[in-house]
Amino acid sequence: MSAALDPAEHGFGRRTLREAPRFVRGRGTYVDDVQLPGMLHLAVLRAPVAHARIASIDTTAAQAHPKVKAVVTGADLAERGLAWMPTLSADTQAVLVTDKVRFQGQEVAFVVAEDRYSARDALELIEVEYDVLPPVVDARTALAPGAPLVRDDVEGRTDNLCFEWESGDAAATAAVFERAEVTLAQDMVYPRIHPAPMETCGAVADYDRIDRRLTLWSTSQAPHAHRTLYAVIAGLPEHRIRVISPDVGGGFGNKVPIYPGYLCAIVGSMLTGRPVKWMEDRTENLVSSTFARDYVMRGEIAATRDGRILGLRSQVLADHGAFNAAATPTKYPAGFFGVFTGSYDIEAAHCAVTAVHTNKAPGGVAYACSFRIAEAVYLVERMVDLLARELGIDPVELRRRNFIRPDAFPYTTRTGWVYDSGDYPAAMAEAVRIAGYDELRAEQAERRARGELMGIGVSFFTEAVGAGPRKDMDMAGLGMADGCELRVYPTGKAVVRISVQSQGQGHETTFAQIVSEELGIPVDDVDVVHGDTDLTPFGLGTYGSRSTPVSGAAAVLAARKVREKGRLLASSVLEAAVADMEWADGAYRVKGDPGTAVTIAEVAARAYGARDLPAGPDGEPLEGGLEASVSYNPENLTYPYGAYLCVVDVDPGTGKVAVRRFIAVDDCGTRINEAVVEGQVHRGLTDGVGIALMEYVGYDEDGNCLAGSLMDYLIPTALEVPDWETGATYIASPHHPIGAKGVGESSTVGSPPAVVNAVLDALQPYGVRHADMPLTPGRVWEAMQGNPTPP
Ligand code: MCN
Ligand code: CUN
Repeated sequence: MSAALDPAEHGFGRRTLREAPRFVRGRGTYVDDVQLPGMLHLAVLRAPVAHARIASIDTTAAQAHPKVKAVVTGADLAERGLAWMPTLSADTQAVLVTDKVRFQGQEVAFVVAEDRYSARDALELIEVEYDVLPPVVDARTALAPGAPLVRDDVEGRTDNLCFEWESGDAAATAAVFERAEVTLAQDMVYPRIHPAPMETCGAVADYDRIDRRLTLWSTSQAPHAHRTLYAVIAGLPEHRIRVISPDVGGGFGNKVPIYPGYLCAIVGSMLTGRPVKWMEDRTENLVSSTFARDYVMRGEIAATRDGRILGLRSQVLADHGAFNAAATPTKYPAGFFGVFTGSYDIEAAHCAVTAVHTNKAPGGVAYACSFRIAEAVYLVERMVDLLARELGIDPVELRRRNFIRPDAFPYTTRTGWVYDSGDYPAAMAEAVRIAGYDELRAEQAERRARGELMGIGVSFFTEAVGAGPRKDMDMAGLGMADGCELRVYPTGKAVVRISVQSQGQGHETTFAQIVSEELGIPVDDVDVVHGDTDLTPFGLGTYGSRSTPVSGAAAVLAARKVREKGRLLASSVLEAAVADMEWADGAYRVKGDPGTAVTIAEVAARAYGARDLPAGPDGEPLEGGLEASVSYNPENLTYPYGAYLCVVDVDPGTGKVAVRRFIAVDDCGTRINEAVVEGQVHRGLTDGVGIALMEYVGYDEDGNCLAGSLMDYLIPTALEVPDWETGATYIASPHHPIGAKGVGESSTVGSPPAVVNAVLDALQPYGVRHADMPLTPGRVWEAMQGNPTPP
């Protein structure tokens, strides 16, 4: 019998990251590191134009290339019924073009060759004749009469409407706007951006023709869901498909969808009988894999003169590109945009989203935000700032007056979301304290008097993460539950198998910490297995910051099941009555006798040992072993939130924005690992500065993508971001078993409006009301000249 463990060695006390040595030393294993005997290489021929019929394809010369093993066109796939595949949003997407090209960079054909270079060389030998058609590039013209029809593959389609969706109460909102003392409206764009993970997408497919067994290494955020879809698309038996996502070099939503390239690799392996590798290059990733945002929004806000917000209304035009390949729960075609009422207690709200098809890359995923919450938060936080300015009320103060009160949780919003818990004023107060807000305002006044442009931006966000309750949420028909299997071995070491898949979030550390905390086992004695469908229980994967809220909860409950069985075993070790056994400080103890302690290791020894086992609740002897599995169906989402303050300096001569300070106070309930949470927050704040100031996927009028390299698609580096100043509050989620809320995307969601609000605050002397992201020097300068450029 042993004493409790040092808290720094188990549970949530730890701040170190187990996977750090592997990654820092370059010892990660990514898809492109997978080398198999006899492996071939696949390259994809992509359309150079945005909209065109294919008049002819001649592959003769490519076939004749001495190192080429296969050349496959859309017509070849059509013969096998594989030319089209379902998307995660109930649309169908071409795997390879059969009829016409619908966006620049679309997959037209592929080559499988002995090496990567030959495969690429052979692409140039394929001759394609394109009959170019006029494209639809701007969502604002997509529904105009006579606009070119993007989706003539869908029977009965006569226009480019993708879907229409609304939420809230239009009549009640109209009534509130009628009687409000102040109403404001603003058009704004959340531009098309790209997740741009460091590792591009790719796969190695290995099809065994004899056993009809497919092993696919792929850059997937959702290996189990992908496996099921491959079974459906390719008609392969699901139990003979193994999807392995090894180390993934960043996902950010980019790796949730199934891409044509994955299927091409599978077909390539089936045709050649050899393993086939496909890896995108940077341009392919930026131009043809899924984008994010691309919302043209109109926001309206209604309030009283003394700053009480009464209503919010919004109208959105969403560009979904050529195919609706958004990864979003089925019932929510516009994602969770319905949370656009933000963190405020208001009387009425209504939003309407119209989504259209254009001749642009398909999507869009929710890059580092839980399904369109980034757009929703940006809208409301810009509107609240505009209102503050109109009423002459300080933006922190205006937010305070309208926050959902701490005693109002659980709080049902006007669009039906049940926020689980929070203390918004406390988070705001902490951000104000760290920032020294009053001094900053005083400094700003002084600087303004000298003609300097200093801005202070505020934003407050509520995220909705952890999708989601089965009754409301599924993807492609699969309920959004996630699983965990936990095995405690005879020596007391444990292995936890989870259905979510880390792309750098530190799951190998934090899931071990969860089990360690629950079972009193040292963190190092718990191993975490993930990213392999053969080795892990079913679940929908990592996105929407759902790992902690869903699979994390499953891990807690699995550990508690083990603990419950262990209680019976512990009582037999101590020869005490089961009713007298309690769990305290990492061990079983006899009530009233804290000196006695039985650890999980001792219980495990008993569970696997030679003696007969004691009787269970049903009077029969317990089964041997110490294992548990759980599939967790969350009862609600978790609602993390945060208060952000940003300080910028704008160069009046050039319009260049420098982010001087950024204060971020996040509340994600119980924190499993403070260092991991801080890392997640830092990462998302960097995203936010990039989105606000430089990231943008643009197109010219012919539909040519103008963001084909990282020289054109700018992402922030350490030079563009300040030393982050972070803070925390800790209001537990009432329905999560350890009170944890997801945090992986919070700061990407919360930071862009803080940066934009700061820049517009700096530009007040110029009377600039609004300017759209990205606030590049050129755009800021033009806004200062009274000439904001439309994006
Ligand atoms: N965590 C914690 N305490 C909490 C909440 C989370 O210690 N209260 C820890 C978790 O245990 C986990 C990490 O923080 O190790 C993130 O947890 P969570 O918020 O549950 O998010 P997920 O693990 O589901 O990660 C997904 C999220 C998403 S959707 C995007 S996009 C994103 C993000 O994570 N992509 C990332 N962070 C990323 N970080 C890296 N390095 N790479 C990506 O691709
Ligand atoms: Cu929202 S991007 Mo993350 O869900 O993979």
